[in-house]
Amino acid sequence: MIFQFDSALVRAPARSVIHGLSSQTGPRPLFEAIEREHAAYVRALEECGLCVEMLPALEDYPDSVFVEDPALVFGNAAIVLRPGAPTRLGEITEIEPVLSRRFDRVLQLQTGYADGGDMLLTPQGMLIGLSKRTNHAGAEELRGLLQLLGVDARIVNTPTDTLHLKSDCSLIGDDHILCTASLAASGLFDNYRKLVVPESEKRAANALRLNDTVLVGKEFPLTLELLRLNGYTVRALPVCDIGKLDAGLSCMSLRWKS
Ligand code: CIR
Repeated sequence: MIFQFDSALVRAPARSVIHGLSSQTGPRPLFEAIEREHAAYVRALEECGLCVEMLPALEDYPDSVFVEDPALVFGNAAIVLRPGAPTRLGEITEIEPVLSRRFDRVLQLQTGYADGGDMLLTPQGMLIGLSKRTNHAGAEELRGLLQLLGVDARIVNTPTDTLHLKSDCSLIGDDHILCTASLAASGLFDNYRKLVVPESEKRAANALRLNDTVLVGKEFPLTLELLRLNGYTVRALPVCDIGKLDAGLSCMSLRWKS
């Protein structure tokens, strides 16, 4: 059930995306490359059976293509979050009317900060990762809002060298997690079976299971093989340029089952 999706929102990349936030010192991404990676991603969502609505690009918000961060969505409800990066906070005024049009109930975080990339939904409830973007005030308030929607939540620590909790892990089965070695060692997933990505492919930990398919970055052949050997149907997607902005496959959509 947790992997069943039939709908998604994505946002077209703005030309300004090349100025998006990044912790990396290497080359900046190219707009055309991000556009291609985004188009391949949208195609994959559709081919996995999701009906995708593409929101217009927002030039004022370079990182707005990473539409997972300003909101959380469920079957009939949504929560507008407060992204922790000052350049991203304004994204919420753009996403709120879209969610109000689509969902019966839309709640809003009022204080503190929380990014969608730090939220991992599991069959036992939501894990809220504290990070540079999600602080205690945001996490506590969000836990209260989730309770109103009947979703239990637990506040956990995100590894310090990571942008978001989900940069380092993805749920691929009800009790099966794909994660980095540091997250595996943290004890957070002691009750799960773990598939640990090779040290050379740490960014592969941000994968995305949609229905019966796991989307994985094309540049991570060892992880793709590991997943195949474990019986998963995988689809490799280009993520080289979005990777230069510390992003992966979960961050480019909001997904739900209507
Ligand atoms: C940022 O730093 O906010 C963007 N450059 C990347 C956001 C990635 N979001 C995600 O993984 N949920």
